[in-house]
Amino acid sequence: MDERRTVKVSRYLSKHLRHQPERIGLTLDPAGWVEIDTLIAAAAEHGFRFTREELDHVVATNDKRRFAVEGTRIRASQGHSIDVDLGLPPATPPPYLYHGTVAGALDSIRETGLRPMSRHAVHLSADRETATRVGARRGRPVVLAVDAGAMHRDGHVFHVSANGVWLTDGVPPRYLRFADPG
Ligand code: HQG
Repeated sequence: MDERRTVKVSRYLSKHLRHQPERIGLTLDPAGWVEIDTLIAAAAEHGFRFTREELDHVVATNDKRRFAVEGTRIRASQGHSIDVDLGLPPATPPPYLYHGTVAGALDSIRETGLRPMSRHAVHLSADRETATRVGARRGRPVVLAVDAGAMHRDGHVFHVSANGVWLTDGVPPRYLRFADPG
């Protein structure tokens, strides 16, 4: 399976497992799972054919391990815009987490903090390198540090997805460090 095909199938899975399952007549369960056979059949019916082997290859080789397979089912590990309850247990974050964004968003972020925008939760990274890559999707990256330790002490709830992305409902401005906390 070549790289272009892998990316194409991966994008297709992201779109329908995170954002628009109804576009191909799929219904995800409340935790975001769907039967793999049902997904493959629905995709084929809507003009996009891929095999179980191709799906397994995408799941196994995906750069961010975006998808989880459990038995006969698959789901996206994070990144949903549709309402799902991933059922992840609350987790204790490390003292600092990081968020990659771009300069154009900073005024608004200073005012309202980090918000989930179109996604289900704010996505935070455990390391600066990952946050830099996330920010770079939109332009020259700016990395903010989040005082996750203080948020946690103050009662904010964190979850960590199966692929290591930290999720929380929102980050109020007082927990954001616009300069390196060291
Ligand atoms: C920004 C990708 C203005 C935020 C990545 C970001 C990640 C605000 C954008 C995952 C704001 C939302 C998530 C505020 C946040 N005012 N802008 N108050 N609060 N923003 O894509 O975190 O490839 O929904 O900084 O690698 O960039 O899809 O979130 O620029 O892990 O698997 O609003 O998506 O993973 O953008 O990325 P996104 P994100 P995948």
